[in-house]
Amino acid sequence: MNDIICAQITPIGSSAIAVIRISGAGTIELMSRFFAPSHKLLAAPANSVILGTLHDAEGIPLDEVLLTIFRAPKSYTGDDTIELSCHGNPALSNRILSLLLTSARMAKPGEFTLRAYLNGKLDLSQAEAVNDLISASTSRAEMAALMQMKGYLSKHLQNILDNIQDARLRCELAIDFADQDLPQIDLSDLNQRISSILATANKLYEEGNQGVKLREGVRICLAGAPNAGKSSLFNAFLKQNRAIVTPHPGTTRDYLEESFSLSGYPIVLFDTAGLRNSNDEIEKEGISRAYTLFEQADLILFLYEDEFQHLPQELQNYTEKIILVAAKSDLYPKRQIPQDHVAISVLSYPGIAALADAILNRLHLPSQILKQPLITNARHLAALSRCIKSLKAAQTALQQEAGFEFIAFELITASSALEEILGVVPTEDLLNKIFSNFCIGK
Ligand SMILES: Nc1nc2c(ncn2[C@@H]2O[C@H](COP(=O)(O)OP(=O)(O)O)[C@@H](O)[C@H]2O)c(=O)[nH]1
Ligand SMILES: [Mg+2]
Repeated sequence: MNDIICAQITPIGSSAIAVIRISGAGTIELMSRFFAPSHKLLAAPANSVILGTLHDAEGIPLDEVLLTIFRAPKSYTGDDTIELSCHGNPALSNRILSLLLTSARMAKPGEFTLRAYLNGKLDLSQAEAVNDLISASTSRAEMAALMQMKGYLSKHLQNILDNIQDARLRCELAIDFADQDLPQIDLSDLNQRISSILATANKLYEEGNQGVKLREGVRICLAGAPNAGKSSLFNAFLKQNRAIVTPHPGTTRDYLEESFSLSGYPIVLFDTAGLRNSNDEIEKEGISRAYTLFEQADLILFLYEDEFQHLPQELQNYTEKIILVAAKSDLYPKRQIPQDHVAISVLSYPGIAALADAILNRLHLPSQILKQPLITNARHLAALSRCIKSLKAAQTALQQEAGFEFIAFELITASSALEEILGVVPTEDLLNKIFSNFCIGK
């Protein structure tokens, strides 16, 4: 399985330097056939860098290169690995890759990280965090991915797993004791233990609900009557003239979607068609699309001009995710607004800072990313939810004195759900799904 794989790990195109990674058993011997002085490479200690000439099979020089040598198991993949830095000419790096491909094969997307995982250098949640770190769009998302990659979440999960295991052993002991007519184990102690595990798991889940938004982005929709100032606010958040703004009501018909960072949190913002009764087919379709977006939104900013009247009927069900925004405040200096509304103006005072604060407050986004383990991945959250379900079933079984076999069974199910996050016994399908999202070279 650890045949030699290679790939360029820097972007394709002209650059000062391009880096090609080669990994697998026999990597160093393979490279020594194309590198002079080859004896220096063969004798190179782990984690060293050597300078030399790369030449083809006939000995014709291709480039002057730097090789960084990692020897198994102390490498990213856990196998012998070389990172070859050549000059960043795409034709040249292609020639080098072609040469290597006579004895190695091209790495598949994420294959280096897959090997790191299979070689036990990372667990699955850490491996997933590598990709999250590469694709993170904001500083908070980066921070969360980095902490997960460093094993912060894994350690916390391992702790929960140990506690579940401990409770399960107690159940199994109770089963043995019953067989041997020995005294029963302390039931209230066991109940206490399961409650405490549940509390920890529930906390992780609650925070994970918000944590996932760090990875996937918080969906915020702008809503309101035509001309309320939605597109102007959309542009103000994005700091660019993305949406068309005119004094004519009904300018925005289809919706617009853009991402931006709000204090380091990733936001996906939607500008929608103004809500009104319309006979225009296009406008009606736009309004119906807006309602679909409101349903999926984490937050709806409902803008109104002048005085707030009432929410449209269709928005009445979403009051808990609506922030009421008194727009164009510069035009209404004497306007009195309720305390829970936020006044904005995109042209002058008070700007949109208060609205940004209101959004962050309302979302309860995780701010202590560096201090607490956080779930940011929907796959992990789903597994944790199954774990919690089984823990609750174990607790019910205990309280109803259903028998220790039942409790032990639920605890084993709870453990397996957590182990899915760490990838203890992964399925081929899951690995394919995860690693095919990686780029080639990672
Ligand atoms: N004075 C003032 N005018 C605004 C403000 N926001 C939007 N407008 C104007 O209101 C009109 C409608 O704005 P627009 O963003 O297209 O509204 P939408 O229909 O809700 O998307 C345009 O003429 C904007 O220039 C504001 O904060 N202050
Ligand atoms: Mg508009």
